[in-house]
Amino acid sequence: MRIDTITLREIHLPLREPFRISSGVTDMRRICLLELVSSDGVVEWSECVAGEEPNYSYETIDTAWLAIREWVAPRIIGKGLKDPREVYPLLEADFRGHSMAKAAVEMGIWAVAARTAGISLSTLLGGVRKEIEVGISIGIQQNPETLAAIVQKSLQEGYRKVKMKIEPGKDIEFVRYVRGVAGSSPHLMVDANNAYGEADFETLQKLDQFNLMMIEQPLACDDLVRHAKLQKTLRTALCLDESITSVERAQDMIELGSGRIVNIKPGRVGGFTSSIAIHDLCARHGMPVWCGGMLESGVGRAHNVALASLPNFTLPGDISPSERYWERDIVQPEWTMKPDGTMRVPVDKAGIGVDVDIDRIKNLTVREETFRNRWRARM
Ligand code: OSB
Ligand code: MG
Repeated sequence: MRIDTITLREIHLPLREPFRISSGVTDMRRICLLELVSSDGVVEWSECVAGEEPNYSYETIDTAWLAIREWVAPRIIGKGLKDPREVYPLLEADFRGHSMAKAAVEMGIWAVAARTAGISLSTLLGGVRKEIEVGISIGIQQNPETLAAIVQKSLQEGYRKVKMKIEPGKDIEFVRYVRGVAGSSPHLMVDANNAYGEADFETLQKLDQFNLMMIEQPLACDDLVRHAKLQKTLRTALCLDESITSVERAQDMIELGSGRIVNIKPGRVGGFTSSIAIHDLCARHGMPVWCGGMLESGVGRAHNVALASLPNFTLPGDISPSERYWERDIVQPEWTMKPDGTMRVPVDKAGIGVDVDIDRIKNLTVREETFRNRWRARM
């Protein structure tokens, strides 16, 4: 297999509702799509999940675009590859950071490999599920009443996990109110996106009374030590998101006891090879994982669905149906949730399993750049 061209496109897709987390708000997604073409003429798609602002990670769509153009694409294009597993070490050698930029290309190559082999991305990754459990992530709301109404509606729609974003001042009383309305549902959790510090341990300990599935990333992204201190004082499991950027960080988390659950976002960890390594490590330690989300379009969602079909993804992911995010998605069929709160994995289709609406993408494109095999380009 050889990749001959990679085309980057930036499309603008408005969210149906603004999404607020402790570190910022998004209403219009600037989504970076990748179209990869192999020397066999096989075409597949991937998505770079970097955000608009450097609030979730230091990467943004603009830094990722630069990294792909200057360093990622030149390492990959025109290179003979026997296996997509070769890509991760190739991109890690003497090349620090920029995981989302690297992951976008790495995951695109996995998709090309699956389509070339005539199998689904799920099958190539080692997936075993034909359907996955669906969760929803709810942004920070003005008041507890509004939050409780959305939570209640989500539970009625069948979501198997309902995650509420929290921040200092919008935490204990919000969750208490939701518990009052939603009753003892086992499907509730919170995500703080790094908003707390050691001075807030007492507040976080108060969350213990609400029987949450887990508390996601309360402390700073590089703070495994204090997460371990906090976990020792809690009954509720801590789940790490921002902190886990590689299999080594997952190992550190396990050794230090910084949490009991891992949220795997393939973009955050440099792609599928690294995601599988973290998945396998956690499985060996009896630690459940689930697939996080980054407000992806239907293309990035296809990659997340495939990953979430692996055996140790035993908790519902932040992989909601297309209509939760967009008026209209850019793939056919759109991603849907059944009334029982599950989503079908397209195991019977080669590649990512959905068709990309190229006309619509072209209409939405505000920037486009193609990188090619320089040697072929000269011929
Ligand atoms: O922390 O999981 C997070 C979205 C953007 C940045 C960070 C996070 C999120 C979400 C959204 O929670 C999950 C989704 O895509 O539905
Ligand atoms: Mg999170």
